[in-house]
Amino acid sequence: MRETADLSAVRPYGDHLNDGLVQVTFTLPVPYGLAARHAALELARTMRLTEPEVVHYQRLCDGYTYFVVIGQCRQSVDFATLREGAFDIQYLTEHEIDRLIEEQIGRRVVVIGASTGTDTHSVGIDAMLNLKGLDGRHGLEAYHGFEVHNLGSQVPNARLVERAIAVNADAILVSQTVTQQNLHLHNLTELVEIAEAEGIRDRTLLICGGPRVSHELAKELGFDAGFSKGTYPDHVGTYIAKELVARRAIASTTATAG
Ligand code: B12
Repeated sequence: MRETADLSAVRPYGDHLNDGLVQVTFTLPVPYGLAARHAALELARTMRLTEPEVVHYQRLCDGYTYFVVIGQCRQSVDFATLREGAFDIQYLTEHEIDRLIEEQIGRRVVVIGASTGTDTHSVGIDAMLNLKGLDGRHGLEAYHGFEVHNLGSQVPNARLVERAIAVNADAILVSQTVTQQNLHLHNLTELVEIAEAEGIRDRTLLICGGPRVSHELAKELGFDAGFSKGTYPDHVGTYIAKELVARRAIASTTATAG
């Protein structure tokens, strides 16, 4: 019978439950040789890995060596507590999202997106919105339930908000990739300010994404949600559909009570 994990003290799984086995890869700026191997093991110990082993190392070029090291991590995390109150969504499939929108909202959900400010990276927002999507999973444009407007990259925040008002968007999706000089923080903050000044903040979902965006950062900046690496269109599609349905339920309860 398969052992069950203690969710209050979760450790990495390698060969068996709780063995704590992890693999780390890194490059040291030292010449390939036994001294380099010794340095890698020492470094693994300073990372608090017990019984580290160099399972692979090779010369990259003069003065640089690449390592693959395995070792045991004795630390654990309390998944049971962390899970409470965390941003966790039960993802739906494309078909389920469309059905939820059709049955609970009864019209197409309008989403508008862009990579804003001076940021030219468009691959992330295109992956979410364009028909072809990501890794064989359609972008929201392919869903029956969404009407999608993708403005592309280097779009000024003011223009994005202006277009959002024009198409009566339910959700604004922003992508930020460049984080040098905290450009993303500046851009994202500006977008929230403009949405507030234009009076659409309360009725529009504000969602941001990018490799260095987290849900926690997004909330801090005044967004409703944030998505990072590993996001698929159906993830954000699920969030939008479920959140709009939840807000409609709250609005109708308030109206009935009033
Ligand atoms: C392709 C690329 C470019 C292309 C972009 C082409 C295009 N049309 O997008 C070009 C060549 C134009 C380019 C230019 C530059 N780039 Co560039 N680029 C990259 C590269 C190689 C890949 C980025 C990418 O497409 N990833 C794939 C997508 C799918 O991943 P993603 O964006 O993370 O998106 C996922 C999630 O983050 C999330 N997501 C993203 N957005 C959103 C939005 C929403 C709403 C949601 C829900 C989810 C979501 O979902 C996506 C799918 O899972 C990266 C390095 C790398 N390997 O990552 C550098 C990189 C991003 N670039 C970088 C830089 C510095 C630049 C330049 C400034 C370089 C220069 N000095 O000119 C310029 C940008 C100029 C500008 N004004 O913006 C740096 C950024 C460093 C930083 N943190 O600030 C990187 C990390 C390279 C590096 N290591 O230095 N770049």
